[in-house]
Amino acid sequence: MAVSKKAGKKVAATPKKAGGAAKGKVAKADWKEGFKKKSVGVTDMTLLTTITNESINENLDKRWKNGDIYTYIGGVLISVNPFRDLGIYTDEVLSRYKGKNRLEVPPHVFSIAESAYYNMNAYHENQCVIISGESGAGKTEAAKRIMQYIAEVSGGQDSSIQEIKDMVLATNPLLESFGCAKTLRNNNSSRHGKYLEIMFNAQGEPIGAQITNYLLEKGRVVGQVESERNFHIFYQFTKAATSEMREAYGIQGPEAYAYTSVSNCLDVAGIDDTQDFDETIKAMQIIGLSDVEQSEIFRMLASILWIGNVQFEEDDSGNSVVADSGVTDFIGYLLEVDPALVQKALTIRIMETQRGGRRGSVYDVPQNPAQASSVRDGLAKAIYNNLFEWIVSKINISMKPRSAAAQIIGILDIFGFEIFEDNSFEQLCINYVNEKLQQIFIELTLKTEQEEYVREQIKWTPIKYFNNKIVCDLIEERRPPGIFAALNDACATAHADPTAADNSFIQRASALSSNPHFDSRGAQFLVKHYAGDVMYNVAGMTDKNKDTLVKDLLDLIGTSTNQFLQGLFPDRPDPNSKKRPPTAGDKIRTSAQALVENLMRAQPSYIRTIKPNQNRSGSEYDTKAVLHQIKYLGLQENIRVRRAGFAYRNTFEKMVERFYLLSPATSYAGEYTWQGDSKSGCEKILTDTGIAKEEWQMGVTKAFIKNPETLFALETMRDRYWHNMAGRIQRAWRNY
Ligand code: AOV
Ligand code: MG
Repeated sequence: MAVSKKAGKKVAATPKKAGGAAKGKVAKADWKEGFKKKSVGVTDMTLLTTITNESINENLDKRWKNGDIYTYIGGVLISVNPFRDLGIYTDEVLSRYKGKNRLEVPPHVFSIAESAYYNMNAYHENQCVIISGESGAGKTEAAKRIMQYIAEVSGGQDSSIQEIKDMVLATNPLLESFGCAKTLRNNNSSRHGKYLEIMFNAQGEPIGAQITNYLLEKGRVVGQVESERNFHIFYQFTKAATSEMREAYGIQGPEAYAYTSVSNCLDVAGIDDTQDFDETIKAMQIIGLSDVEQSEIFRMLASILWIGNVQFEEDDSGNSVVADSGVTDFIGYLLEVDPALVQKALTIRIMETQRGGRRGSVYDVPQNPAQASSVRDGLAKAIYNNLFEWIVSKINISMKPRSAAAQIIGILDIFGFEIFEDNSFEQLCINYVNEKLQQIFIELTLKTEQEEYVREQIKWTPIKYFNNKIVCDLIEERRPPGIFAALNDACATAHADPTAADNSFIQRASALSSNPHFDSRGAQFLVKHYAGDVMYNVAGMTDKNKDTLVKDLLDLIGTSTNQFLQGLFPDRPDPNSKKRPPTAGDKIRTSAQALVENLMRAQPSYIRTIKPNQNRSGSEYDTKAVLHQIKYLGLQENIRVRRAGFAYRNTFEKMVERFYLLSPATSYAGEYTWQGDSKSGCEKILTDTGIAKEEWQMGVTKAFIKNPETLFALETMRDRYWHNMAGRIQRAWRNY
């Protein structure tokens, strides 16, 4: 049995019978043709001679400087943000990855897309691509490349299939305009999480898609820290609106509105808001938003901008008065409500006494300017959030498959782990979702993998790793209450007064200090996340968690003659209901749980993105910063587990279904003939192919293949068999 040796390690089992020649020749020719540049370092870090965080760093550093931003750890793709255009996503490059196993071509995000697509078709299994990494590391870019690749290779001359592909691609500019913004970490930072599922028919053609949205950071609508921006769409709209729009909605430049100018950042280097506005409109058209719907969207955006310009003055009793009623009049016009009601809803709160659970008398409570400003901002945030959700649901209606999907490929692109000067509820939620993803990675690649080897009684030296489950529990546990539960309890006990609720949370939080990953520090608390320590500020957290729009505003919207606005607020909470509406914490916890379950059901591929420096530089490799990421991503442990383990496994049934052609015991003249149980069938096949015995093992329910090259050899044999069969049939026809 020929076994090629590399770095003193067995890496490939070249099959004797059908021969690895086909693989070798085709692959080599391609390498020479297409990839003249010599790659540097090892392309798969399981081949490193010494495995330390430093050697991983050195390898990534060398490769990154050579323009090789992609490196594997087995099937996991590590991607280091180049912060420059490398010209590696052209149609020409893409075509080199079509139908190629990842071992034949240099590491690339296209290879991950190819293998997900190939595996979906070959094994009839749903796939998911999980992209993780900190803010600005390149997740969104990677997700777009996966979509680009799949759209390109997934066949379909049919116009309805082309239409679906166009729509899927159009969701990018549309959702980026409404859901991304410039932050201190990233000029195009995703301010929501997104799981895109593309549905395919049995021929592997896309027939529909669905997007699940996770927690838009709506607080950004009403204010941003210095040098950050509001969502891109506001700058596009205020800079590029047509004269008709300007006329109809009172639109001026972004400097004219508080919500777009407070942070003193109107422009971003590398972003052309005017050009992007055209893209947004085009995307809206492709998605199928009618002219009327588009106008309504812009009317809502204008309303938000004008709401932000409402200022309050204090009267002699300390109550708020609208400074310029011209502004509220215009808001009344835009929202199609009585302007007097706008003023009233912002400055006065209607309270109701409760007696023994029954509703009592109603009275007006004037609001001071600070309270009125918070009500005003609440209205803007709610309109924007619901508008965003409306757009997502509209996209989903347009992309809904007309027939049942055979398989799905999911692509997860969330907001990356982030630490700011001032971290609040939004960062807690974002970092929590990142913890959950890390947990999946640990579960599937480190924990389950090792447990499976133990179950299969394979000789195994356990590899230690940090399991972040303890941090997930700290945040999401119900009993004893974790951070979210403590926030809920604080909201419930001191519901009328946000400051009292925050204080109540501080008291409850001190009980969490027994967790080594938590430290209560008065008005702040520290969470030791897997990716770093984050200090959160409690002020305003309970209010953000409560996430309810004051009833007066809902009543105001209820009086609007604008059907679109009404449609954005379909649920009117029942004031008599005893049931507490779900808080923001409840929602993110539930949706993170659903996401995890969904991802666990599919065959995962991982892309782990790394940010080489904080300055968006294409030449600076900050060794220390990357080392930190290598450590928390657990790359070293990943390599160790991977090196000692089996690259591929599948159930006996799936193996027989796929490879029955390779043994005379399971097939005759291309026909499936196996009558026995699938375990013995699988064993027969693997024996008959002649691959080395140390390359595979039979488990209890699955066969394990040690090196990916071996699976590749099996696939090549299968392809050759089909090829020969087809040739024989053709010859038979010719001789007939
Ligand atoms: P993120 O999605 O991981 O951050 P992005 O994908 O938005 O990060 O990448 C940030 C920026 O880095 C992009 O806008 C590009 O300028 C550059 N970049 C990333 N990947 C590439 C690439 N492959 N080639 C060239 N430039 C790239 V966040 O959404 O903030 O977590 O929440
Ligand atoms: Mg992103």
